[in-house]
Amino acid sequence: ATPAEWRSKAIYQVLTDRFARTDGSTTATCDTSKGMYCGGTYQGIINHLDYIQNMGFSAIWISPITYNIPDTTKYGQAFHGYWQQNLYELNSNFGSGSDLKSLATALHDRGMYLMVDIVVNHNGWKGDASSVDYSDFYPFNKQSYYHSYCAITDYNNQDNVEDCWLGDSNVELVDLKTEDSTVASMYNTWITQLVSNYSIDGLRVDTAKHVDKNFFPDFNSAAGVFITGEVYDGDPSYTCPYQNYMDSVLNYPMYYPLLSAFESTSGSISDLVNQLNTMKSTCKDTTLLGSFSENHDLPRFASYTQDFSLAQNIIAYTILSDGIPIIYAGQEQHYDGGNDPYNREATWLSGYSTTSTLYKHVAKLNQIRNQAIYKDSTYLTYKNWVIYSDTTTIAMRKGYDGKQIITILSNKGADGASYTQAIGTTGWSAGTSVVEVLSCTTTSVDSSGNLQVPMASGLPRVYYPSAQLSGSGICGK
Ligand code: ABC
Ligand code: CA
Repeated sequence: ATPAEWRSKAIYQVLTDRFARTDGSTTATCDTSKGMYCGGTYQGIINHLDYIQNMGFSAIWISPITYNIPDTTKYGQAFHGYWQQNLYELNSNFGSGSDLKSLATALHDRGMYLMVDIVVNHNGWKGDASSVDYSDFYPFNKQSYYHSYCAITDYNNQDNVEDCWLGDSNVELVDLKTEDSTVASMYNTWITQLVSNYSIDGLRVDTAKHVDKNFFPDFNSAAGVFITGEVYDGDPSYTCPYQNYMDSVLNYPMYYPLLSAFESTSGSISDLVNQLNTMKSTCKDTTLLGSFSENHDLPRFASYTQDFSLAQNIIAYTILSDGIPIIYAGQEQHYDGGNDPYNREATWLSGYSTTSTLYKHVAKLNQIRNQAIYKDSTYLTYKNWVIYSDTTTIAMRKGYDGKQIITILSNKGADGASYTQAIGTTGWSAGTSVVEVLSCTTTSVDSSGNLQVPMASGLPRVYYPSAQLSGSGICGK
């Protein structure tokens, strides 16, 4: 699928090993601290697609699918899939090739997309650099395909970041010479086949900042589908330029001020506003970036604060700002694991509750976004902008006249007092009937053209015109 097709999607990120087991167990133990395989499979995902689709998602992102280090290391097993060794063989812990094809088919039957995580920067090796047996890898089975050993020591030196190795002497991430034309063309051949064999709709490229930028344009063409790169860096001037070499990157620059704004009741809303504006002026197209507030490398939001109102605000921003929203499995169940490996809890242990506060919240937000897209697909390319902000509140508009969503967020938290916030620049004229879709309250823009927003308990508010809701099922319309 193309970038334009992906723009309208909402992605649910699963670690394949941790989402669902073939046996459907909701009690099988999974001790995150051990870093071992817990038994999640492609068939397990297939069996729980209703859970994902009923939350409003239209795509899933799964772990890397290729053959990994088979042994147990100091950091446990390769349950996450990032320690690839053979690009032409699958990781059988997740199921067979036919299971993976069945997953693609099951998704496509529902109009959903499959995004697969891939690794091009390195192969995984258990042991130190001097112990690597290159003939164990495939197809990159000779030392000449790789950079000679040096550890990454200086993130301010891009040559060091690209040419030296991630990992350590327990598990080395043996670094490929992606700038070498033979290596690059072997990768291009591989990705063309992989995408076609498994009917893949899009790719998330791991460790993109560790690969030379010039590798990507041809690779993106060879893939023939949308690519979003993991450029793990909070600086827009570092991260945005990658979008000139591949379709999209994950929005790490927005993540940090977003977390800071909502992780406590004293976070900075103005830093959030500033970064939103900086991203629009620095990145080629913010509407294609992957928008997230959790992932498998970061401490869960609830590890910073247990406040449900703050959690609802950060999710509302993630889904209703520019870009392709990504929710990491478990965020909807308010999981609170800290750093890797504790943030990789098994989703099945939640019992896949569809009545939990955040499950219903995510469902509602995806539903209103999907409705806005359905009513006017240019909603997606309209750039979200800040129409009001103060030290604890931010209001944003996305969408053209008559079909805009107005989102009001606050970091006052669940103990926050009630107050009425007047918002004047909604684009709606006096008397327009609008619905606050999270509480299903209908109201009219007042005679001076202000939207009077009743804030309470630090909850987010999301408004959409009543006239655009009929037939949607949203709030009984
Ligand atoms: C294992 C153990 C860990 C142990 C570690 C040494 O080894 O599990 O307990 O601590 C996979 C596995 C991991 C595993 C690693 C290494 O492999 O999932 O469990 O850790 O064996 C991607 C994936 C990630 C994956 C890999 C490797 C890469 O999403 O899951 O890990 O294939 C760097 C990379 C990034 C990578 C990330 C984990 O590490 O660039 O691609 N993610 C700075 C750097 C970043 C760096 C980040 C974290 O630190 O700039 O490049 O990411 O180390 C902001 C700045 C940022 C800064 C942050 C911290 O602060 O703007 O630049 O990021 O303000
Ligand atoms: Ca590299």
